[in-house]
Amino acid sequence: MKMILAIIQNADRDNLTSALRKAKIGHTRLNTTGGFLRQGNTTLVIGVEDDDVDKVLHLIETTCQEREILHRPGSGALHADAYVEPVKVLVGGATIFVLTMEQFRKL
Ligand code: 2BA
Repeated sequence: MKMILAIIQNADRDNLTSALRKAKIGHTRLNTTGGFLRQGNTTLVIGVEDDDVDKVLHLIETTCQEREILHRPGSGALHADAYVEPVKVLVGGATIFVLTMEQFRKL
């Protein structure tokens, strides 16, 4: 079995989770925060049989989009007085880790 960790944008969360539900693929949603932008994103924990990995990757690919986000570097209390030009940052579609699971148990 494999564990897929997919970090996606919140805007894509509902489309992806309803596609996973339709495909009867169990998953858990976690509210997470990106380390660079420090904005909310979503991490899905998805446990699947090896044969279903490609199906899940396809669902992610078809529901999660790349987007440009305007980011003001260094924004925060230390820089409150300074105007910093915003920069465009390309985010997503998804950051995906596929891990081999040693065991999968429900007790
Ligand atoms: P964030 O860390 O908030 O990063 C958002 C976007 O900012 C990234 O999009 C990337 O385009 C840019 N970015 C990140 N670090 C950067 C840096 N040091 N310099 C310049 N630009 C930088 P994505 O690559 O699509 O990543 C989306 C989210 O996926 C990330 O949000 C983070 O939550 C997660 N992620 C990305 N790579 C990861 C990794 N190696 N390990 C764990 N999580 C990761």
